[in-house]
Amino acid sequence: MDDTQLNTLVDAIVRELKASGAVKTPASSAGTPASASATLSSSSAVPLKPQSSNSPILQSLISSLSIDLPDPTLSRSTPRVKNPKDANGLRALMDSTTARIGVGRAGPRYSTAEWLLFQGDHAVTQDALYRDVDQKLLDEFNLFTVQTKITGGKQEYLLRPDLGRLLNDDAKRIINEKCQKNVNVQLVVGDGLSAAAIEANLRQIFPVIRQGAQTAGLTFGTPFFVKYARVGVMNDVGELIKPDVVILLIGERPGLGRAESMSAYMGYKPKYGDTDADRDVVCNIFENGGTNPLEGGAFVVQIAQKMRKHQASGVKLKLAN
Ligand code: B12
Repeated sequence: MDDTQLNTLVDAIVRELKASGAVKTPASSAGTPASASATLSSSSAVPLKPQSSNSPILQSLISSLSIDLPDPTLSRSTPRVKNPKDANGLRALMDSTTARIGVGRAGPRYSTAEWLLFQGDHAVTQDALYRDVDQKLLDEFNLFTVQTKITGGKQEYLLRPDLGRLLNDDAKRIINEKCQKNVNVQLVVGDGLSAAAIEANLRQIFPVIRQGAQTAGLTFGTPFFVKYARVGVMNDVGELIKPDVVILLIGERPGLGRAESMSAYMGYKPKYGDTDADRDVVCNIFENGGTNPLEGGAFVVQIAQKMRKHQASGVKLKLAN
């Protein structure tokens, strides 16, 4: 079938849909060819973004189409297995976990609804991973920004975790200039693998950690933000500031559909060569289902006190307890 035949076919289908009332002509599309101005009728329709194409008819058709499918995330917990042997059992199983079960299938494939949900969840993950933490949020807490040795954006950040563990020279100079040294607690915020996680939790957890430390009589250093951060960057921070305890709030790797989970990685007097065995982590910090950020903040301060008391963190702290 050539382009002309295809366009004739599209025209015919659109005309038929219009005649049946299934599609409407949007007011804004006046002047566009009748064949290319279809809008599926739905109150929750999602406008499509124009795609790059050389065909003006196709361009115009795409830019004026809307999707009328319901939001797939609203039926996340609907069992999609056809004729389950034990419907109540399946329901109970699905209620007991956030894992992707009971998804059903069409032949050997996922159902369309499940596939759309999967793609929507994947988009949430990509958004959280690839965008930057909102500057306004960092300003709210007077966090200045320094960067690791990543120079090639998020793509390089993903491919080179080793560079995300090292502060660049500017960062070292700025931290040396701005930060109070030899403090009891040094708080650092890093984007990690999810900007959404920092945005979802920082407003709640930051004041709790700061006030908690101060109430416990601990000196609280000058907090700052590290862009393109990995957990290991704590070692550089420890070497520069010489605090007793470093607390690094960082975005966790997003799960499908869940991007707001944050961790607090902690270490006692972190230094070059320290590994995860020298660190502790309070993970899954998020509201509604995870460790509530307010409680998480209080817990983090308790761990900092314990680290100072035993002069240890990680495996050594466990052995000291
Ligand atoms: C990815 C991951 C790993 C990867 C890390 C490799 C990598 N470069 O990404 C691997 C598979 C190696 C791993 C191993 C382990 N992990 Co792990 N891991 C995760 C996961 C899924 C994401 C972490 C993340 O997003 N980090 C943020 C990014 C920015 O950090 P990063 O610098 O890229 O990577 C560092 C951290 O991920 C860190 N890390 C990963 N796991 C752990 C666990 C502990 C206790 C510590 C201190 C550090 C640490 O190691 C990486 C290198 O420094 C989390 C789940 C979650 N909800 O957080 C579990 C999680 C953090 N891991 C956990 C555990 C228990 C472990 C292991 C101890 C399992 C085991 N029994 O062997 C080991 C030990 C870790 C170590 N490095 O020594 C638990 C921690 C529970 C807790 N509160 O103590 C979590 C929360 C999973 C869970 N729900 O049980 N892990």
